[in-house]
Amino acid sequence: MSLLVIGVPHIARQELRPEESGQLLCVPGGQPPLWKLMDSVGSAGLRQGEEALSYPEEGLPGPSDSSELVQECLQQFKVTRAQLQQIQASLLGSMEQALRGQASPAPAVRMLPTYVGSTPHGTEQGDFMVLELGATGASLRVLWVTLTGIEGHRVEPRSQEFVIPQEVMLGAGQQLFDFAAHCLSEFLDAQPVSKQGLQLGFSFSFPCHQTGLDRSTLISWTKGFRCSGVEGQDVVQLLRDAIQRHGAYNIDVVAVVNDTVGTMMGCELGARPCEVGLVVDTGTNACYMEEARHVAVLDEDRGRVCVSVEWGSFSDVGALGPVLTTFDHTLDHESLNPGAQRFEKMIGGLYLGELVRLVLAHLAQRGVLFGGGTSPALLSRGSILLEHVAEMEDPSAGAARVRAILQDLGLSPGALDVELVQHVCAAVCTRAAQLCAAALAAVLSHLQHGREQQTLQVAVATGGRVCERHPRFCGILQGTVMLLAPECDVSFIPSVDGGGRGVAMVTAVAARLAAHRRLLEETLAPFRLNHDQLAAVQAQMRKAMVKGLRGEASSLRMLPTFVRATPDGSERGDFLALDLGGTNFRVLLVRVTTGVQITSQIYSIPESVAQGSGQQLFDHIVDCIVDFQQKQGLSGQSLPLGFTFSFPCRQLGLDQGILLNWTKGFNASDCEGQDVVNLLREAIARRQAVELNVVAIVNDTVGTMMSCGYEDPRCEIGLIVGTGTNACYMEELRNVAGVPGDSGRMCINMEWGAFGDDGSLAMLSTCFDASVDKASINPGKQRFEKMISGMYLGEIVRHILLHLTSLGVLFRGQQTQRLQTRDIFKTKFLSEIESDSLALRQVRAILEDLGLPLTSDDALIVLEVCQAVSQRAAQLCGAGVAAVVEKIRENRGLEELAVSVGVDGTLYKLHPHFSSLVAATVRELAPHCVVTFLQSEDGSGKGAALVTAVACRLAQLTRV
Ligand code: 0WK
Ligand code: BGC
Ligand code: BGC
Repeated sequence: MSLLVIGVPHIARQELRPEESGQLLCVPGGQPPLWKLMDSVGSAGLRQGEEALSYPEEGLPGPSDSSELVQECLQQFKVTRAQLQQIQASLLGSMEQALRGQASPAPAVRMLPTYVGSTPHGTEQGDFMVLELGATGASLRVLWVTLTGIEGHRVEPRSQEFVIPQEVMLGAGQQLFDFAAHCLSEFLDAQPVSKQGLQLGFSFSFPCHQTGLDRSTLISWTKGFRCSGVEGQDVVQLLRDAIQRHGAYNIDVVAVVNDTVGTMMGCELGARPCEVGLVVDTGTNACYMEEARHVAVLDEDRGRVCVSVEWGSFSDVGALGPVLTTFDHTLDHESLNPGAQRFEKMIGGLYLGELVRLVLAHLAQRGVLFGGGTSPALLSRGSILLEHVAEMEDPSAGAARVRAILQDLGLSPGALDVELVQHVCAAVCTRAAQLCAAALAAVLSHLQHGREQQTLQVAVATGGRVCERHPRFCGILQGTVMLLAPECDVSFIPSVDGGGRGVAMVTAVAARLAAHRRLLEETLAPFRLNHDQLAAVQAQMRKAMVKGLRGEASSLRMLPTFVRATPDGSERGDFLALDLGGTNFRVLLVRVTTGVQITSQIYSIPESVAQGSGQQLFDHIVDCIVDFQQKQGLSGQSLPLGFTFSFPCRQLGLDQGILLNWTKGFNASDCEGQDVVNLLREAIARRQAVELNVVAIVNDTVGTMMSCGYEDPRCEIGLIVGTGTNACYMEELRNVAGVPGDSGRMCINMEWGAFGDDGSLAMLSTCFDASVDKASINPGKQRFEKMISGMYLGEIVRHILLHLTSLGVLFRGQQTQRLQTRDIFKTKFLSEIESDSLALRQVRAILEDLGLPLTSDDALIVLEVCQAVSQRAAQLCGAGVAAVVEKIRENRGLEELAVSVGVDGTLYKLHPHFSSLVAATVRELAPHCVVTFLQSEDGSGKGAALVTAVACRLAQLTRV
């Protein structure tokens, strides 16, 4: 039976849409008393088959002007199912837009990630303080929460509420936080609790950009707050500063959470944790556990993260426009933040009373209510509170309370007035509950779609005084959600203590993570070298260089290489070159004309050969040469050969090099102390029918310098950062003891890998370096190399990861067999893991391939460990280069030096940040030198061939 339509030409807010004309609903006459009806109908405001969502109009004035006026007023608060569905759909659209990080058009809701990545494990335990600010309007609450970590064993929190003076809520931010700090200490003064190691969780119920569990920047105030100097600030820091200023107690603020998160985390539902937190108190908002991969701002593809929807700011005109009433516009216009939080202002407890007041004042001023009488209280903003509305709607005491409350407002209500006032309250609150339901339904539909579930089973934790105290709010909310999200099986769990426990849970997790962070910082601190430490290394190296050049005891051998000049471009001919000592052994044919053509082949040196007998090693080398000659059709040709031999050799001439000691995993017997050119020649001799003319032996640093010097004559330094590390440079002959002559220059092979073998680097060496050195085949040797080069960085990282696992910081403290395995963590992993283009998920993939059971926090920690180790390596390398360029500058008495460095080595070339960190350190430590780093394209084999070419040219000259 469709009800009568009362002539409604002047219905204020909206033109009646065709489908609605004549369908406005009223409940047929002869029904039970008002509040009875309210419950059965109000709860969902709907009866089967009826479209408009409304509530009964019994007790409304008969068909007269006044009743039309009342109709018109209350009509405005009626929301149709279609309108709710449109709000649901529009909010859902805004949510997905914001999750995708789409900035324009600006999404109507913010969808703020909260750094809470899991619902409580229940294992959290300890005593925690909680400070709640903003959830309940003009009051803050301090709680002392004890988490037992035992399922179902609850200790009742102790709490105290403090009223915040209006001038504090609208004053300077510092005043507000000082007030909070004062309340904290007043609370603690009264509590018989130990005051040591106090850890606090800060429940801050305003929209914030969180950048960590304890870092959160206020976007904008809402509700009754508008303190200056806080928006855009980190509210945790403001609280810490205030606690410090107050100075009474040392309280560590370890986490900040939104009240919806506290509500969700605090709910206990046994088997299935709540995954949605809903708060309707002075304001309204919800949070839920979102799939991390759906949150664009987080480069995370696994696990879930709690997102605060901040639906209070939902303001899609298309969806909200039709349900906004003139009273809403008035309320917004007179609010502290006009135009903002429009959705919240239709639902939040701070506004419900005001909406009722505006309607009552409107009806009174039109003579429909209180006989047209008003009162100063009725006309003053904020005189009707949420509590009033909830009481006036209370089915049991409603009417009596209405009378009492209206009398307190200086009004004298008639019987009809009382009923009409209850109608107004019901209209306002029913709409609030329905709108809140539409928003919640949007969240639930999104969850259901996101989890591709036919039916979503989910528990929603509810909190806030509107939910707790309003007699019908939750009933209507639940009924409407069932209507709008029928495919969701929702259980509503009232929060037991307003989320205090939930905040303590998050605080417990944050405290654990903070403790882990401290342990991580302590572990990595020795790897974070400051300017003075690097300058000390530079100075140490400079001193060792001078001593080494003088032939005095020094960890730097400063070996003369008999290379006196870099190529001048007149070199010509075909040359064979060998390149031994790096990752690969290469045999090269180098044709030098106006340019250089290179044909090369990589051969492997099995560990058994590298650590076998010297004869076996050099026979293997000759086998490779013969194989190369055959393949290149060079068999039987005796081309001049340059031998890049990347190990410390004392050279007695260009073609004489006594191996001082093996490095980098080589350990062939009967070689140390031998002239390796001889060893090669003997191997050639052992191999019948092979003729090779070994002209020069060069270190890979020299080969690299020469190779780059061919393109850039200013290249007077060679640097290798690969399996091993080392450098050479052009030194003034006058400074080189043991080599006759004072004029001109000679290239010096520094063998800086051994720097610090005399203990001069002990102040920088860590226990992890000691473990790597101890496990190496040359303990005590090559200490500088073992802090820098590719053969060792992976092992340093592995030892640190083992240490952090033993502290419980990583992998939940579970040591894995794989991580105990030597060399399992390759140095190339550092380059991959630190690559900017690699998202955290790829970092996790690398580590999972290693069989490491990790969480996303673990992946972040491993990334930080890699960064610390590679950064130290690059800085130490930079300090070494700074020592060399400063030496050259002073050698030449120059104010400014411009010099180039030829560089090679897998670590330097492949690591995403190594080269730039080296360059930055050199700029910092050698500001008077302009240093250009040239990455060698053809390796040092070309350099060896050029050295050979120069030697042949010089030999030619002496022969003519
Ligand atoms: C390529 C050079 C070679 C040098 C190597 C060092 O041609 O002489 O030994 O770089 O880098 P690694 O291969 O050890 O990473
Ligand atoms: C705030 C939210 C908060 C909600 C409930 C809103 O005004 O923006 O952050 O969760 O009120 O307290
Ligand atoms: C060797 C050097 C070599 C460096 C780079 C070190 O282990 O001692 O001679 O230059 O590695 O390959």
